[in-house]
Amino acid sequence: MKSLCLSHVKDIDGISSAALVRASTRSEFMLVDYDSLFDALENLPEGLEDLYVCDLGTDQSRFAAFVDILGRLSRTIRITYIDHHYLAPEDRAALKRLPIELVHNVGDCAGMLTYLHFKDSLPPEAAMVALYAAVTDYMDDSKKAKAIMQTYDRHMIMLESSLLSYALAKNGKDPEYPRMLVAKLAEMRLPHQIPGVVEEAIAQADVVARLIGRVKHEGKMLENVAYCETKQTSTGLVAKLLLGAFGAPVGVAFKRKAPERVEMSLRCTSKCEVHLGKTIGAIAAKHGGSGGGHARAAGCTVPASEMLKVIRELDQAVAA
Ligand SMILES: [Mn+2]
Repeated sequence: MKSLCLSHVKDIDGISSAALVRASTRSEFMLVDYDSLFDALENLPEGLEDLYVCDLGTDQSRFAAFVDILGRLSRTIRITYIDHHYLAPEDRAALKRLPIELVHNVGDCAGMLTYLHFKDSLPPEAAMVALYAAVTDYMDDSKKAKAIMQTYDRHMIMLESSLLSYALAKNGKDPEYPRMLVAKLAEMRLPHQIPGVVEEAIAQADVVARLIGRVKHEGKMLENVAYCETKQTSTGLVAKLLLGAFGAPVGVAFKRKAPERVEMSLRCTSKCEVHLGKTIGAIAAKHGGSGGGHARAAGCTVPASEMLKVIRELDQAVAA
């Protein structure tokens, strides 16, 4: 293998990025998660000449190790790193010092950055693949994405993007499914023409519709926080549905993880005035757990015995 793309397996941004790299370079591709990224980098195939890393990053604690590996690999491999996750200025500077091609911009999704980087060697339809990434990553509001969107039927792009994201949600556990999507998108197939995608997306819409009812029935409401236990793969989705089911400013979905740990996803509306990631990070740490995230989407892991205390404390913190 001469050329390989490592991209994010979890969402359409990563899948679109891999498809665009493949369409342009004919690279092989491997879809990984933040956790399996290091493993993949340590075990690259022999004789690799080009490596593309898309929509993948690492948290602050492992950033030095990440820069280290890239530096070591760059002695023998040409590396292009395309990402849009926030980087602290010193981390960005450390990446810039490496002899790699760094394509980094927080203003666009990875799929759009990949598209712009390879534009000259891509067919015109590749712009649609970039838009699927932008729509599903909530980054279609950027200047570049808007300009491209204007040249397509917006409803068509929304439909194709939603089909992709729902079909992936239905089949995300099967590692072959995202691989199949990358291969078909790289051939510039429209999502609705990829066998099974429409059916899988509709099946997922049924799952979500049933979940809406269930969350209402099984969830509990405190003053500000609605919470619910779930066995769903996407705890984030359940947290989001709680917001609507209870008109709550904050939704918390939790899942039991053996042994004795509970994993929580948190989502909030604009009525919540605290930074969710920072707030839950501080509360979880006090209760023997850890957590963090964005202003309106966050997560944590805490001991099962502390779960209700954490949720009640969050309820108080949101009220303050
Ligand atoms: Mn992304």
